[in-house]
Amino acid sequence: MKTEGKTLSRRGFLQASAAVAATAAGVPALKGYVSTAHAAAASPQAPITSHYTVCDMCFNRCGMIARVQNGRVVKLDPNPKFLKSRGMVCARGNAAVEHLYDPNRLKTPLLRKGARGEGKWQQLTWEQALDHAAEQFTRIAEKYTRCGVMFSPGSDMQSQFLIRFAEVFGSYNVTSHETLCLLSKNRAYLDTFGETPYADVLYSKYIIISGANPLEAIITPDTIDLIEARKNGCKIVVLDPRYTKTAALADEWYAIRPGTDMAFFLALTNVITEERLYDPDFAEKMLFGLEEYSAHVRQYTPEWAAGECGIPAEDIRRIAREIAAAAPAAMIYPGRRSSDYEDSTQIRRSMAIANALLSNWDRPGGILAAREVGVRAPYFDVPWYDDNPEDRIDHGMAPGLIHHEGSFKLMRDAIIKEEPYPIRGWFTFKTNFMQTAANRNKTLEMLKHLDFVVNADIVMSDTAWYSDLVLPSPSFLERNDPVSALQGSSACACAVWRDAVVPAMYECRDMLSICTELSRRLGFPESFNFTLDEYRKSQLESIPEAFEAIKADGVYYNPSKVYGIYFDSPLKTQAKKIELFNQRYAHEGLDPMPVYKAPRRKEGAFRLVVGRTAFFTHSNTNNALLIEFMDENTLWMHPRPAAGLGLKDGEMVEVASGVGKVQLALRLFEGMEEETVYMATGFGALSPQLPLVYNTGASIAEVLEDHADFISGNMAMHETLVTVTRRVG
Ligand SMILES: Nc1nc2c(c(=O)[nH]1)N[C@H]1C(S)=C(S)[C@@H](COP(=O)(O)OP(=O)(O)OC[C@H]3O[C@@H](n4cnc5c(=O)[nH]c(N)nc54)[C@H](O)[C@@H]3O)O[C@H]1N2
Ligand SMILES: Nc1nc2c(c(=O)[nH]1)N[C@H]1C(S)=C(S)[C@@H](COP(=O)(O)OP(=O)(O)OC[C@H]3O[C@@H](n4cnc5c(=O)[nH]c(N)nc54)[C@H](O)[C@@H]3O)O[C@H]1N2
Ligand code: SF4
Ligand SMILES: [Mo]
Repeated sequence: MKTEGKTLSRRGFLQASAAVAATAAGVPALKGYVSTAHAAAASPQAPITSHYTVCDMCFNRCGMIARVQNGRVVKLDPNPKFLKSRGMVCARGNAAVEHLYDPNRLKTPLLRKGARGEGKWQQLTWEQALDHAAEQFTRIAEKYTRCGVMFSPGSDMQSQFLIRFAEVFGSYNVTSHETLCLLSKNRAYLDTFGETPYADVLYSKYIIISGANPLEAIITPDTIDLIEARKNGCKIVVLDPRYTKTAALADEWYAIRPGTDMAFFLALTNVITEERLYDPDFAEKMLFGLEEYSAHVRQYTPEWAAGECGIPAEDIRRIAREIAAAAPAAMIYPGRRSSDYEDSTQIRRSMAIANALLSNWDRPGGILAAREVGVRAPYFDVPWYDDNPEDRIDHGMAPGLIHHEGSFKLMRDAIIKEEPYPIRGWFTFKTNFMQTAANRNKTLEMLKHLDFVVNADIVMSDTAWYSDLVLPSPSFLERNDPVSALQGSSACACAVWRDAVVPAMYECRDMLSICTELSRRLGFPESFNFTLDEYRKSQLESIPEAFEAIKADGVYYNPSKVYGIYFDSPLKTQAKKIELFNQRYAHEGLDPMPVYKAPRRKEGAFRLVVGRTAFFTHSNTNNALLIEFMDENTLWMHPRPAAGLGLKDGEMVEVASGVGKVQLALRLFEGMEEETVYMATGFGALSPQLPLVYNTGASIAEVLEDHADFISGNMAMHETLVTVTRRVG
């Protein structure tokens, strides 16, 4: 690496150490927990070396330069050559130093001794741990077939190794966090455009953001580009039942009634089709089913929609005319997490169809398909096992399952029922479903049907706490990772890898090493018969120039075509065009065009919605630096319904749903739609080894009911109606 070993200039060094000292001074010991992150500043004489890396505090993978002194990481700066993140590192990225030096890191393999959740562990050597895991996998495979083990790889550059392992081992039952995240949106765009979408935010002139909050739920480069686009005169309209940071940036915010977005978009497209505000040439060439769709949305007038979603008809009509005038450099932001409603695929399809009518597909300021990066997925042989069942355990349980992901929600139900066949083992890596899958009690119930759960994490997450074998992983700053292709708007089609910034601490081992060792024990060593360097070479076979670029700049950009990729080639849909009318849906008895169904309501109940804060990623809350921004979660509610219930700001309330109840403090906030309540994720942990969030605040996973999107099987997390009462006692 070009920068490695390079000593900073005296001026740069003084700046770096001043910043370090300032941060260290600002970090008091919290709840008996001493932050160790910045202790390395102790020896000011030692040189600082710089190393490219890629942040892993969330899936965005922003480019970083790690500053190392005395063998310890003392600071993380943005990589200015990294276009995707526009030379930015967010608060969480900065706090990765604490993630690395967290005193609660797992240090050795641990085998459960007492009952699950009792916290009695025996330290094992890696030899013992791997032997034990191999024995358990063999036992389960012999008795229940190889599909008797479920695999859950998290969002990680090494997850491809666990997937390869699962496939060669012979299990079809792989499912990930994606089935709690973006599957409905992906399904909707695949079934409309034949591609998953990227948003060309920077060049857009008009953006409607609905069901997303990119100023807190950071997506690079979209978050940064929104601010830039706004400065360049782009109009931003936000629909969200909460007044979010994105709402604060917007020109207009509507506190939409939760679950009614489709009404808004059907009415928006009613205006666009009735008034013929679309581009007829684009429509002729690219759209399939425009006539049927125009007839279909005639019933969905703005006046009708206003009664459903609470947004005045004249605003819907005006917004439709304005956005159509700004098209094609205009968009309905596709968003990301769409694990919200049972009808989410159809809700997102109503948004995708609105995009189609703006003729923004494959054009500047519009919706883009993935660009060519050139990173190859190395080939491997997948053996056939005669005794395996026909298919995944959740096969056929939802008409639009994405086959390689399935649905965790449906798999968990099937495991509990033990139908169509039993699953007895679970290998989870870098996921914490105990906190991130709705209905924690059901996850606990599922565990009763599993006799071997192995979890690889860097800390004792709630999921690790309930596992049988816990494997300590190196953090992203301590390991070498394969090449990863990144996408994001028109900004980049890039490739990156990671080299360890500091050596792996304790006895941590990465997923490649675990899969290599297990494959030897299980009799398929040839599947992991490569070094990481060889693997990278095979990934970059078609773009060898990427090697030097990554070494020199920390990133390689493929100068592939950005716009107009599809102007002269057919789309990957059945009609080869953008399907407003989906033929496959019609064939399978699904609504070929989105049909509005009003969300359930119950007198006296609130709808509980999920949403992020800018300073935490999901359940990764036990970070001494980040917890300073928010050390407990609260229940957000509008003051009017609170007054009706006689509840006051700050008092303790009980939130109860059909599956659980929790207690936490009430926070009154006028920026809430009145039927909606909200609480942040990642609190009320069950693992005492997450001391900052153990028994602190409340776990939303405890109260969220586990519904599923009818089409994709994605978890539907906004279908929970809760009652809120004063805590007694
Ligand atoms: N209530 C609620 N539920 C949600 C969401 C929500 O906002 N609220 N969001 C949904 C969405 S969009 C998603 S994508 C999913 C995410 O679901 P998960 O993937 O389960 O999310 P995380 O909480 O990020 O869990 C990551 C785990 O990996 C561990 N980890 C971190 N770094 C490393 C590492 O380098 N190696 C290893 N081995 N482990 C590591 C962390 O300690 C943590 O336990 O959650 C979904 N569920
Ligand atoms: N800081 C931070 N950034 C992250 C993450 C993180 O955990 N922390 N996670 C990353 C991941 S994995 C993902 S998937 C993305 C998620 O990115 P987003 O999908 O943008 O994230 P959410 O915070 O879930 O935003 C959903 C918003 O929808 C609103 N909402 C709820 N119900 C309705 C409704 O019925 N209609 C409308 N119109 N709005 C509704 C919620 O109030 C919330 O503000 O963020 C990514 N970036
Ligand atoms: S958005 Fe923040 S946490 Fe996520 S990868 Fe980028 S710097 Fe890291
Ligand atoms: Mo996500």
